[in-house]
Amino acid sequence: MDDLRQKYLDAIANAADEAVLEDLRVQAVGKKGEVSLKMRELGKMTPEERQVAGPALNALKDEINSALAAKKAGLADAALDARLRDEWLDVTLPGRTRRPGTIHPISQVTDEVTAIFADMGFAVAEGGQVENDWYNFDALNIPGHHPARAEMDTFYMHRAEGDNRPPHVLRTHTSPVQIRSMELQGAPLRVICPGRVYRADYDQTHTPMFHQVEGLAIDTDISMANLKWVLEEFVRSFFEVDDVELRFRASHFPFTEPSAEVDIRCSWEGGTLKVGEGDDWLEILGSGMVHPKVLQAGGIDPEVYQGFAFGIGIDRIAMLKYGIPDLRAFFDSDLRWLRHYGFASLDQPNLQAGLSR
Ligand code: 2U9
Repeated sequence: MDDLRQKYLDAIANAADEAVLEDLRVQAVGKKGEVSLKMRELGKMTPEERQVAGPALNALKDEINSALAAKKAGLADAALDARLRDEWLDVTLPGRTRRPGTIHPISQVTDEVTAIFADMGFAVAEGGQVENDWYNFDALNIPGHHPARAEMDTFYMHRAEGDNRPPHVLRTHTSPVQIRSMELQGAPLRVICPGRVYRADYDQTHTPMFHQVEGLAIDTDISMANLKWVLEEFVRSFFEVDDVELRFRASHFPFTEPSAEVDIRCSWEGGTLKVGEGDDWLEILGSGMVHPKVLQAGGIDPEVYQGFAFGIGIDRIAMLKYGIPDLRAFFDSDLRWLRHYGFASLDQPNLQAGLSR
């Protein structure tokens, strides 16, 4: 028994890997292993011999099993140490400079628009992308039967069976954020609300998710004249040209009265857009004076306050400014496209240094 013990304890100590250990386990304490065969011989012994040999064989079996388990743990520790030695990583190293990531044109344009309006005293407000229909529709003077609800191709959230509460929606515009800003801050108020919006529409010029920035200014002496100046200032800064001419066309939105769509004078020489010159007009945004019912819904007295509002499609003005021909490519995550149209990550748009360098 001493020979057996020595033989297996030495072999276990010298085992190079788990496969060798498993072979040793089978040879020693497996069903037909040497120790197990010795145990079968107990039956042929006298009771006195068995009383000595039985516990000794059990102790030997335990000793070999413990040695196997200890060696197995030791091999696993050594393997982990080897991996930690070979696969180390210095997380304090700076990023790779050869292939830096780029800022997506939509992020760039959102930052540019934000910088321009921040300079004119507008704060930025954000809100959730899932809204209840009061904030998305009713508060904006779009009641339940209004055709604008159907026109907007709204995405409705799933409701549990038997739940008869009004459904939640993916916001179809960022206007609910302005309603919430009115409720939270009251008047006077100057905010812009950039963000994702959703409409069930997909073709060459529409994607089911797109980006808007809407603006709202409320005070006791706000008129269309203020709206016109703010938008002229915006277009001049955004397109980085000294002279722009805007054309206000009468329009209709439920949330503004009067309402106007705004075009800019431009030319399309050789397929590239030139803003501020030429004989063409390009529609770039919608606007108007906030409807009294909308002020009321936001808790603001329309007898005392008025406001102007506007809405701009970020994706559209990004395409126009940076000559991006295909809207759908914005959302393809194609690295080659991102490298081509993306912006350097450390060039933050800023009115003093220039919006896009
Ligand atoms: C409140 C009051 C009024 C926001 C407005 C538009 C006109 C508009 C479009 C531009 C391009 C949507 O992304 S687009 O297709 N928007 O024409 N938006 S006035 O009016 C508001 C918003 C909130 C409380």
